[in-house]
Amino acid sequence: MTEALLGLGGNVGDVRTTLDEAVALFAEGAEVKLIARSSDYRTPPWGVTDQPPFINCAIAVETTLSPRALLGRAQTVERALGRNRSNEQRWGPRTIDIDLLAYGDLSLNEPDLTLPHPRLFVRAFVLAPLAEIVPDRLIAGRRVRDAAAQVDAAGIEKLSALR
Ligand code: A4P
Ligand code: MG
Repeated sequence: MTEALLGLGGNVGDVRTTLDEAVALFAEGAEVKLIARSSDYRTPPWGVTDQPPFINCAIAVETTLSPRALLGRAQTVERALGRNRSNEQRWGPRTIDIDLLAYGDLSLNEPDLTLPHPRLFVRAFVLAPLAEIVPDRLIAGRRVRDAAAQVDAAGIEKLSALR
């Protein structure tokens, strides 16, 4: 079993419900076991700023799947929840986006899969939820809690549980 970390987010539709569905679908079956799920966070749009705020969360799982199979599962869940990449703008609005942030301590640099996620350390919308569930985890030699403290988290709001 390998521990993997994922970041989820979206800003179209009923995102908190979509996130719950995404986590449930992603962790379905024996190959992916959910270890932790962060709170949901309302986050200012990053990259393309002229769009509605996002809701983001992070999960930790244990898995027997390869990194590529895990990415494939993430994309299957995105499609099942209505994401259609063909009519999207880079960093633009979307119902659901699932990024593989880290897979054990694996470092991988391929066109369709880079690990750890290349933009992880510049994104407060990833680091804030991640620091809630794995503050002491080292990624590329950096402690998640320290990385989270070093990005600008202005406007990020932790949301209380839905029920
Ligand atoms: N890919 C390579 N490595 C990875 C990895 N570690 N995890 C490839 C996931 N995918 C990886 O993905 C494009 C390709 O990246 C995939 O086909 C995969 O093979 P994508 O999700 O369609 O790309 P993107 O969305 O255009 O770009 P990127 O950089 O992944 O950005 P995001 O995070 O997906 O951007 N602001 C806030 N506040 N919260 C957000 O969640 N999200 C975005 C979307 C922009 N602004 C945001 C948020
Ligand atoms: Mg993405």
